[in-house]
Amino acid sequence: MIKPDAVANGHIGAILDQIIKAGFKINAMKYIALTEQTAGKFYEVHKERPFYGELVRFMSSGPIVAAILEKDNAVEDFRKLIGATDPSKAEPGTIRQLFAESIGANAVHGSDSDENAQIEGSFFFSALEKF
Ligand code: 3AN
Repeated sequence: MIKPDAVANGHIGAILDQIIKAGFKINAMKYIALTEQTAGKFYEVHKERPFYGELVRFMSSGPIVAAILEKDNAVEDFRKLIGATDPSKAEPGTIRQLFAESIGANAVHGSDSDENAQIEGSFFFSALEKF
């Protein structure tokens, strides 16, 4: 996902460019706004964490870009491309170091396992929307 901060700051094109240049194929993509309810469901695994309310409010504060990406070793390679959750700790040249504002408004989300990538992909896309 490209998060509301990066969309509002005009970084959709630059982020997609980095993703494509890093060798990812886009299998599905949409530009949508989450409600507090849908954002809450997407981040349900973090329900007990202290930042859950803030995360849900932020993720429903404006439109996002959701995408399914394909590549060998995609989960690990994408996490390397985006950098650490906290942009002040992200490696130079990573998407979060370049475009994120804070640990909450951190420009992008990437799935943390193949299993979660399947679940999260199905959250946003029907079979007809995946290529
Ligand atoms: P990542 O997205 O790098 O896998 P997670 O899974 O630890 O990071 O956290 C999920 C999301 O929750 C992050 N993308 C971030 O936006 C938000 N988050 C994590 N830690 C904090 C925090 N301390 N304060 C506010 N938001 C946070």
